[in-house]
Amino acid sequence: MFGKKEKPEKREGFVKRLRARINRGNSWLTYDLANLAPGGKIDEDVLDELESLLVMADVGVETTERIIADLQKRLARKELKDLEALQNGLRKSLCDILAPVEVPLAIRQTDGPFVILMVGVNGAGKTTTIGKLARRLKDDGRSVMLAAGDTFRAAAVEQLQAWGERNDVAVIAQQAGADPAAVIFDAWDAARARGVDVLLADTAGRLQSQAGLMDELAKVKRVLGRRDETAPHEVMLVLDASQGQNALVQAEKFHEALGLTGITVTKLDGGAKGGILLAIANKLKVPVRFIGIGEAAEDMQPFVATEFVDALLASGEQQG
Ligand SMILES: Nc1nc2c(ncn2[C@@H]2O[C@H](COP(=O)(O)OP(=O)(O)OP(=O)(O)O)[C@@H](O)[C@H]2O)c(=O)[nH]1
Ligand SMILES: [Mg+2]
Repeated sequence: MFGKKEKPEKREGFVKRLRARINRGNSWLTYDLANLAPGGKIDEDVLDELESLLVMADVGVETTERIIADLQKRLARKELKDLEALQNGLRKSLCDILAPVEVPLAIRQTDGPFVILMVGVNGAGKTTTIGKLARRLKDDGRSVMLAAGDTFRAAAVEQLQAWGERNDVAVIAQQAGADPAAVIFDAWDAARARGVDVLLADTAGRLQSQAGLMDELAKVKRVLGRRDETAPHEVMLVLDASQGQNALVQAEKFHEALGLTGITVTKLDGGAKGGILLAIANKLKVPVRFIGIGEAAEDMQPFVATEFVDALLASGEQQG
């Protein structure tokens, strides 16, 4: 598992940046809640307003209803006496939803390399996530190889090679237009021959609605299975948080087609309000492995539910 040996200062820096970047100066949740209940009195009207806030923050209608129903019970039990109590109740409700998907990626001992297949729509951050992950794994003392399975976009191989060079990691590539399954299959052989611990396989971006391209990914999975029936060991979907509810639709379709084992959510530093993680956790229940808040390698870290909820709820003053 990674992150264990991580220096606490490093993690602290990430949490600070997460708070600052996800809120862009002031938490939409805390700020708006304070304005909704200026007198501090919490009633059904305040919860109604909170419901709209959550839906607008990409939490989705179903997941929002779950949160509001939970708060209504607390209200009925007279637990929501003031704004602070509401915030605490909300915090607990959000943590209940997110805690089950806080399952870190564990690299198991496998017969051949541990294979991570990276999938997602165009521009979600697959190649960048591979680069950041390669760096983490190397820092953790693992040997890593990259497979340039995006044979569609000419610049994709170069982009991967640049990450490979920066981190001193071998990249297995073929000519443009080659069959991605063949590239990844050959890379598996190379990784096996060199005794590499982890093989990270890039793929071209595709829309969940492009049936032919989704089949291509299923083929990559099948072909890998011929060498090692337990591979790929991780099918990781990379999701751009700024795509809002569309990211949930993507996740559902990719999960149906491939059986996802992990999700990385990128670009939480953009305009995204972060509610998409709640929707994913509540509806899909697929582990959220990492979250990304920027382009640098240290801007991607393992997902920790309580840290994330604290960042959502942090007020301006707390961000320092
Ligand atoms: N701000 C920000 N940018 C990110 C993050 N993750 C990735 N990016 C940027 O998003 C852009 C697209 O990233 P790629 O890794 O090329 O995305 P991809 O999914 O491989 O794209 P295709 O190969 O075209 O499908 C790059 O400019 C990345 O630097 C993040 O967490 N925050
Ligand atoms: Mg790419």
